[in-house]
Amino acid sequence: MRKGTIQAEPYDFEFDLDSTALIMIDMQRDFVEPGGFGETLGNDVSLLRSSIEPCKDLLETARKVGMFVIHTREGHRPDLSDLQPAKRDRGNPTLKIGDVGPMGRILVRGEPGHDIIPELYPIKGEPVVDKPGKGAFYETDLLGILRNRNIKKLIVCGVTTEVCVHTTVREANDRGFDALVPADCTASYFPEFKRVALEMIKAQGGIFGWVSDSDKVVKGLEKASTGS
Ligand code: TIU
Repeated sequence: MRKGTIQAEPYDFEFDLDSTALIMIDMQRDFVEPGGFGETLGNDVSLLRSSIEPCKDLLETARKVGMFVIHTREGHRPDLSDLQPAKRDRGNPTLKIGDVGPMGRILVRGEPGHDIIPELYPIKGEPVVDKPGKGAFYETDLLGILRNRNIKKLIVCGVTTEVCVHTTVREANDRGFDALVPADCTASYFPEFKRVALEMIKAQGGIFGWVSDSDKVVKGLEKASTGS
């Protein structure tokens, strides 16, 4: 047992380092860099970059203290057989999923744009979960991976706050996990949506989970690892 506490809202988040995982949601070039899926939807992708440094700090700390780390990527098989027509046809993007853009085919596995950004690249021992939807539990092996490692609590980072992060936190909540989101480790193309999405998570006594900041999480993890 390596128990600890993270100062959070609506109240402190108690955890054990050995049954807590850090999940980095979709920190892919397709969302964060120009020329990818995010930009085809009409977004200013530079708005997501503020989350990179705090995510890096937290990732480095998680690795140092030996916490389990998982990465996810949103995307589809090259033959697009797992792409629902509803998702393919939604909206009026400049390029559709599977079309060729400056970073390869949009949101397709194996293409440069689908890859995780270099700053947060996974290392050996960190599973990468490929997901076809917004939630990380939907049609993936994430639940099995967490159960096999006896994981009970999640620290959820990544992009975008109100889409894939929120969906994953809600899915985690319904599966019995406690989830904490460090506010500066997530970002949205709509800053107002980020603010309200975080409010929703911690409202009503933590209806979906907890909200904190990377410096408080780093402090909590380091303290738990040294037992001080
Ligand atoms: N469009 C948008 O804000 N997000 C997504 O489509 N996926 C994720 O959030 N990863």
